[in-house]
Amino acid sequence: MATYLGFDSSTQSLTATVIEVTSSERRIVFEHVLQFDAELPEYGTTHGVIESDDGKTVTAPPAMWAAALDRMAGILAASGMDLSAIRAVAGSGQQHGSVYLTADAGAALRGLDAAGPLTEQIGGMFSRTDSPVWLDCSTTAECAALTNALGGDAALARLTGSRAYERFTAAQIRKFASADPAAYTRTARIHLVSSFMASLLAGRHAPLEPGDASGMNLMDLAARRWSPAALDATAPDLGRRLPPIHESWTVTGDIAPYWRRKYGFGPAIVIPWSGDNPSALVGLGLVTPGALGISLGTSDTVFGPRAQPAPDPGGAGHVFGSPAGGYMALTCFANGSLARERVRDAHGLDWDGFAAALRNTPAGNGGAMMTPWFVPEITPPVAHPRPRRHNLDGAAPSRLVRAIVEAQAMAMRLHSRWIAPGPATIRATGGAAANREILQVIADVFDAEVVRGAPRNAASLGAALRAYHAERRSEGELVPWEDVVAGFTAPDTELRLRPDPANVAVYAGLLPEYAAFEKQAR
Ligand code: XUL
Repeated sequence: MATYLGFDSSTQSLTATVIEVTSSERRIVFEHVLQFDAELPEYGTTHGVIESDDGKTVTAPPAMWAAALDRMAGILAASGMDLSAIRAVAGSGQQHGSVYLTADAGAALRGLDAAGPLTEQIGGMFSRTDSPVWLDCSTTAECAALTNALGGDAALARLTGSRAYERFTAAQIRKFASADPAAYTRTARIHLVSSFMASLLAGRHAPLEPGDASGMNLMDLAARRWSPAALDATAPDLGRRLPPIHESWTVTGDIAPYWRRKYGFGPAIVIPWSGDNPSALVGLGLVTPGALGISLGTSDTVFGPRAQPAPDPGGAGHVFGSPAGGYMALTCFANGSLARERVRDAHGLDWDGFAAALRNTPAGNGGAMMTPWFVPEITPPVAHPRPRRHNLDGAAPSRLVRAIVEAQAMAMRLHSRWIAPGPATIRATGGAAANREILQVIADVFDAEVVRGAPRNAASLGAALRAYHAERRSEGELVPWEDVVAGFTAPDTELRLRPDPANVAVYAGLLPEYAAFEKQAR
């Protein structure tokens, strides 16, 4: 039996997915989610992060992600599954977050000892014990400096796929290097969440791959290598502190003895981890240009594959490398489930009550509107968040629920036209994709059929599929991507929402009104 393991280290949880691939069988044999707040409370996170009082600085302890990986390996071993049959391991991480290690890290990674817990052995390798994550928006000044040095927004987007963004790693590194130069000097390697986790598995510094490296404002997107100009504009001697960029399917090495001795893994190979969005692209089976995916998670993202690295003409979106080769386009909304949960909790609802509110209110909400900004928004940029309301004075909770979901869906439509102007079908994933009422609003706003990707976590499935593809490739077998995903990414036929023509007409009229409302509210 051949099995492949994929992880997804996201904002709030670590997921593991194991797939089995034989000539007659293709199935998911294991899937488990470990929530950071509930299962590792000693790290003191809320929704997986630590927010500082300035309302802008958001970090997470990288040791918590390592502890979760160790805990998950124990859960896998206890599940009774034969871990020695796993041939390859890949993963994905929340994008943009960075991990800062000293020169001792290489030896610490090589020397991991199965006799002790992982976290006790890695404590000394950090030159900075917290990691800035994608929710951080404290680096506006650094973004301005980078933009200036690199010839303006459009030039930076042409070079790296995105204009400067607060959460992107270049701005974060620049801030760290000037705020704490001594700690920067002690830093010998800066990893992303993805390459840090892969390093733990491989017992050596792992490389980056173009999918996640393109979320840094540091990679020359077309050349798929570090841009000397972007490195120079960011921090002194940065090039030697970054991992090399390898193709997404190269083999990093064998899984470290720590995992073999402690949990019973066999000689599995480790494949570079990618970002969660690039990995979800594969896990949703979006391997041919023209397709569109929506991930409804802590952040909401809209994305699709593309052949060329041309950036978003509107300036709001990103172009990343795709781990399946070529590129992907993405627009990210910070107010995803965080905003839905705020409205749900403010009115004492559970998710069933939230869904009922959508069922009991009409499309268009009788002319009421709200902007969905509870935390600083990425698309469109909103630094000082406050939901703005229109025609909602004294409104019942159900109308507020509809207002937030409609606003999110209309913002997604307005800001994703550059990715796929009129998609016929959209693949949805993420926790909120379980909610058919939310998917119906999206179907009506986009005038497109929405189907849910069968497994909840497309990113960790994507990682397992990448592990399969890379392992076959390492054995000389080039499996086409359509065949890699076949049998795993067929949509859930139970959750297939067709647009309702009457509602489509309502939203066609509302979209320009919402665009004007959004502009005025900013
Ligand atoms: C994408 C982004 C988020 C994170 C969190 O640019 O910032 O989607 O990847 O998962």
